[in-house]
Amino acid sequence: MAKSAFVAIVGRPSSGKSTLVNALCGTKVSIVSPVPQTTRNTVRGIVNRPEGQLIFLDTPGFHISDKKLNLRLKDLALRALGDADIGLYLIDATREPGPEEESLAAVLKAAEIPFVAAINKIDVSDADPARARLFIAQWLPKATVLEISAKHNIGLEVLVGKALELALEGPAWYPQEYYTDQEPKFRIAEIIREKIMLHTREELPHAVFVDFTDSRKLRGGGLETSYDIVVERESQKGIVIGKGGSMIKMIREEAEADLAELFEYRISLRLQVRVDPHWKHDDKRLESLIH
Ligand SMILES: Nc1nc2c(ncn2[C@@H]2O[C@H](COP(=O)(O)OP(=O)(O)OP(=O)(O)O)[C@@H](O)[C@H]2O)c(=O)[nH]1
Ligand SMILES: [Mg+2]
Repeated sequence: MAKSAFVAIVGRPSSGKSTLVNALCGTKVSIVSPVPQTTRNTVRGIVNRPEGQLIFLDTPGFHISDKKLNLRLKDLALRALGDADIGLYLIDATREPGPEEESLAAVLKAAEIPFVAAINKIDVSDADPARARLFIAQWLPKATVLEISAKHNIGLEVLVGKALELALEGPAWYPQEYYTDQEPKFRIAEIIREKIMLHTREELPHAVFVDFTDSRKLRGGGLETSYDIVVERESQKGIVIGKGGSMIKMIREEAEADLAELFEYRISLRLQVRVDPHWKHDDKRLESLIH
């Protein structure tokens, strides 16, 4: 009988969790940017092998903070770990382990599931995998340790093999052709948000959410769909729009180019910017955004 397992990927913000899921699935499942706390939801990436099916759960970066949004993000990572059969702890070889790594290690130790520790970004010249190994030996002495580069596809088949080894016999939860279970509406909003995160700096990425408003099928196939880019302040609205609308145009064009790769039908976007100073304090809103 074949195997199956849910594998929760946890790690500090920017350790490369989403890059890893995309590399494992061979396509963009989860958005990636250099800005910490890019991922705000548990995103599933599905990998099929002759031995069985692995469902990777990409989670928000584990960040210690008392802010409402951060607490929700952290809770999501913990819940994914609670729902998973296997934990995959991703540790960034280019950064010194700090208090966040220590509290993550404690969480993993307490979770009653097998886990693997993967040291990522070994392709970077100043990466220090030995430092990461030392940390793991001290905090999680029983962990299996692997060295990988999610970005350059190094060590990923060994990682998949190890996860399949730990997986138990079980049914495939998704058809073979699935690589994610996300709704198109959510994926489109995420891709728009990725472009905003890539092109705007400072506090802006964390002030933004992308809200679906409308869509209609076009004659001759294709979809026209509208989203609001919601920011917290009027000044941020100006940044997103850019000089003469240049920024929002770039965001739209780059998002449409990605969508053309991911969807079989043409998607054209209509983007508007809206100001809502309170969205991060609105429990209902956060509930619908972060799940
Ligand atoms: N050089 C190198 N860069 C990597 C690697 N993996 C990820 N990155 C980069 O690290 C940054 C963060 O990657 P993400 O995949 O968004 O990290 P994440 O852990 O999902 O981050 P959050 O969603 O914020 O928690 C991006 O700029 C990636 O290109 C790697 O193996 N090597
Ligand atoms: Mg991510």
